[in-house]
Amino acid sequence: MNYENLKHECNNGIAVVTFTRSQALNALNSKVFHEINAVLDEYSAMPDLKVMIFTGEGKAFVAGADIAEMCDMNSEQGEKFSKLGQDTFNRFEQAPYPIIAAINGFALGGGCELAMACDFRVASTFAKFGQPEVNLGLIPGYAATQRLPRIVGISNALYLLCTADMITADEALRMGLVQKIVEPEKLMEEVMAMANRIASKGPKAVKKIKYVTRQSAYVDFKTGSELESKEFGSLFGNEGAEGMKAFLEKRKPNW
Ligand code: CO8
Repeated sequence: MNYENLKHECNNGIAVVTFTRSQALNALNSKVFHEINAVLDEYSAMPDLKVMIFTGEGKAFVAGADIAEMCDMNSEQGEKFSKLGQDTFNRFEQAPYPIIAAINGFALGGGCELAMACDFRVASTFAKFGQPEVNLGLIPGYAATQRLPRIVGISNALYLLCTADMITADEALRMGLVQKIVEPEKLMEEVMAMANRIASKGPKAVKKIKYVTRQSAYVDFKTGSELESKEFGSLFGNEGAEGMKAFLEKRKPNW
């Protein structure tokens, strides 16, 4: 498929998806959502994909939902556009590989929501974060009201959502919204190194870690712990056996 608003490439099981609509600060319109879904479809046919990375071209990661497209919507269309974003970002959580947001610049509104749907976030020192919906008389529509408090706690979430304050990468790190900050010119190098480290681990174990850990948002502790035991057990006799044997034999595992 020909993409107008993003480009992607995959090397050694690591896919990099770059938003290229920099003239509109990579704002998310219906076409961009269609293309994100298409790229996820393409990679769903590639079972040995190890890691996906999202990043943006220009000064923005993603500056939010496209205000020009939303401006004339009625309630029904607004709700539908919200659902489109939520369904798309839910696919990030469900994907059987870790997804890293490499945040090069503005991650605002829907852009911050996109980053939060990724499994973790690495930011350039240039990055800025915020949920400016209240400036527009709106609330978030791509699940910031649900993901942000789970990531940064309810008071930090309400502070960001109610004030629309834009915060720096340093502040985002302090709140736990990002896991690491790096100099802009080192961003992709650092994220690729991280992706390669993940790609070198037991592939089944990485997939199961994402699946079981993601379930913690939806199931109670007991159910989650039972799921953990079941998935833990499923690695014995195969990948786990090789990993443990390799450790004892002082060699690299042959996954
Ligand atoms: N939508 C559409 N166009 C945008 C957006 C956006 N979110 N952000 C920037 N642009 C466009 C600008 O209009 C401008 O276009 P043009 O050159 O044609 O005038 C171009 O990108 C460059 O932007 P600026 O000139 O404004 O660049 P600055 O460096 O001066 O400012 C900012 C950068 C501070 C990021 C500024 O562009 C800004 O405030 N953008 C809007 C940020 C925002 O409010 N985002 C939240 C949007 S709402 C949202 O995401 C809700 C999600 C849930 C939706 C639910 C569905 C109903």
